[in-house]
Amino acid sequence: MNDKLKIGITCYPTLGGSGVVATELGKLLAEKGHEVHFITHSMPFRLGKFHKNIFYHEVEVSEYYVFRYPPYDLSLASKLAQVAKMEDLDLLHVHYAIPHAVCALLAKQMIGSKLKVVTTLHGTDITVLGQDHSISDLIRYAINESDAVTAVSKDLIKETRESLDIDRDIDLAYNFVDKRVYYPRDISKLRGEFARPDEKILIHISNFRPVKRVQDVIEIFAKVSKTVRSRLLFVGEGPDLSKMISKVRELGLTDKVTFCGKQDDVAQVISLADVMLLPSEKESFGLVALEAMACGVPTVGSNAGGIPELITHGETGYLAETGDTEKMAEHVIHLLTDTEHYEQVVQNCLYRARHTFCNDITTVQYEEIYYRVLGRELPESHRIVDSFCQ
Ligand code: GMT
Repeated sequence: MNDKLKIGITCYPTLGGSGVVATELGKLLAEKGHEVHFITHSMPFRLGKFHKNIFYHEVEVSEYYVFRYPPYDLSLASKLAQVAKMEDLDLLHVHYAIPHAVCALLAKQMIGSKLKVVTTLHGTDITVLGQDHSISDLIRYAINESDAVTAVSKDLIKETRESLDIDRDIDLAYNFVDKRVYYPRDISKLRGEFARPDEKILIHISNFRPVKRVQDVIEIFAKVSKTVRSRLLFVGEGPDLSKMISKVRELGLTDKVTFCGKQDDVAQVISLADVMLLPSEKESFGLVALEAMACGVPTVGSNAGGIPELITHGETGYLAETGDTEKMAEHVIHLLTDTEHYEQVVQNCLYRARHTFCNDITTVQYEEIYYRVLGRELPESHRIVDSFCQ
């Protein structure tokens, strides 16, 4: 029997950590010989160049004039069914419960085959949408009917169980980074563009949504910059951008803050920094903090959601209560002024990212889940992971 699988992947392809995780996972599965079909409304932004074993099927939405709202969900369900049938897919792995899991379940019913549905919960599908009573029953249905459900932290599993009254099995599959991409980059030529040699660099990368508390980032930086000569880089775009610009101006920090917009080579940008700030209100995992960890940049942030599962306070970064910008600033100052301790934290970060959250381990975890739902054994040859990760 051919031990390679045919896997359909659906995600939000143009933004967010869930799209990054889904795309990177697809690339890794394809490298291991599985056939991967991305079924999305646009080309996933992290897909990049042509990859062997990867196919892209675009979901086109009907704009017929009777529709007040173009029915993306129905188009997606139809496309999932069509591709699953045409390509004889073994399973659909959908990232984010709404609408992807619901569409996959509809596709499964439409083709009436043995197609399996694996749903990965990423965070706001539970912590924000799961609280919306107009759709919480639908999310519960999608979770209960999927053949397997994974979540990106223990905290998200707990939150899913408590807030949606779910008692089915949920597999834990943490976010991961590809160690061939995320490592401390040589930034000797670039750093001078952003800071003077005696200045430290703080960085925040996000979609600037209220949940990220970007105002806290500015407050932390305002306090730090009184003690440590430093600069702040913002990478990303989002609804709070104009408020951020006003606050930076109000606090007289304009000369010290750079808004870099969206950036593709995240590992390169992160490597410029000395500390990552992540003071979020909610964060099921905090992929950006893991990306920073893998580049040897410690994070100071809130102890919200799954962040403490990634960052061990005092060892690989520092955490404080959400909103406690005073404490977070103290932690940043401590890190930036104690060189020996900082170097130890950097080494701890590199070790933890490579040994606990590395691509090889996570790919096997997801493969185990796929073979399990298909009632098959994971082939021995697929268990082999890079010795560095073990
Ligand atoms: O952080 C965001 O707002 C984007 C969001 C997404 O759905 O793409 O990220 C979520 O999924 C990431 C990947 O699993 C997690 O690392 C983020 O912590 C999570 N964001 C939140 O829970 C707010």
